[in-house]
Amino acid sequence: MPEMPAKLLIENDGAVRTLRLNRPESLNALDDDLLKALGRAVADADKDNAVRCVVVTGAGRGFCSGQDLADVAARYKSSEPIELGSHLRERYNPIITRLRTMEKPIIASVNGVAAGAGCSLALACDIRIAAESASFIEAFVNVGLVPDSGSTFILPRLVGVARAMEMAFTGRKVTAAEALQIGLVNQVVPDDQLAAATKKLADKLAGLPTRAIGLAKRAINAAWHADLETQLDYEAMLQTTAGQTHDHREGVTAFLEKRPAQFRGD
Ligand code: LHQ
Repeated sequence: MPEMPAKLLIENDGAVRTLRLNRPESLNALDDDLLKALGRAVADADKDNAVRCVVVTGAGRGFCSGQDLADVAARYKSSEPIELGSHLRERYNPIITRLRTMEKPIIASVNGVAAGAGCSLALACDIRIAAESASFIEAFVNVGLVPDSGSTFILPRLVGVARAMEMAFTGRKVTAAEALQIGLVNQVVPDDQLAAATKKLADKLAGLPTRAIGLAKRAINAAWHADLETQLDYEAMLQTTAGQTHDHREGVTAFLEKRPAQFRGD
């Protein structure tokens, strides 16, 4: 029997780790194997200090089409039907939480359609670069479901409540151009330049002070539910930590010596 290709490809390039969803025949629908592999890979990338930037992308013409619906249909017919809330708590929520709290930069390199939980996956990353042919669909309503995997939390914060409601209610396709216009993505590039543009940004981020970036991510996340006074105090606390890093000292020294800084990530 020929060996089955891995459903998640894990690639290392210097300090950049790329997690490539690899079920192109279903536009990288998330079945249980892929979800388990993604959960493990995200946790590993978080724990590995040699990894200073993570890229999430898809193989083939899709980024991720969300939950594998064939898998759901099969499990509804089985003797132990799937219960969606438990499935989310067990498989999806730990991935989303880890992406949001991992103290290193995460780029979604959106190579094609991002639908349903696939859209949520892209939203959970810190920065989104999209190919011109990419699109975003809050597809949940099309199958009678509620946006999940963080979409109701992150989407309105990115694009505003009215646009988030409209996307969630209609399940319509938002093109890459519109996504850029409404602040859903950071950058749109021609399809054949996506890999190069992603590498350029990932390499840059991986060479920056990773601790400071991680703490900035923590601060921005905390600000989503804080008042100004609390946030000012939190910034001061995090700055105490950042002020004790090698990279802070190196940054100041390099500036005064008029040379490029050599950041180590600690
Ligand atoms: C797929 C899928 C797919 C299986 C394309 N599954 N095969 C739900 C439940 C539980 C807990 C967690 O949370 C969730 C959240 C969700 O994610 S619910 C939303 C699930 N996703 C969707 O509803 C999207 C379904 N897919 C589509 O609407 C279309 O495929 C899109 C708009 C993504 C792409 O359209 P096209 O470019 O026209 O491609 P296609 O429809 O022809 O798809 C290509 C193949 O991929 C096709 O297979 P085939 O054998 O006919 O070539 C599709 O059946 C398969 N595929 N999405 N989610």
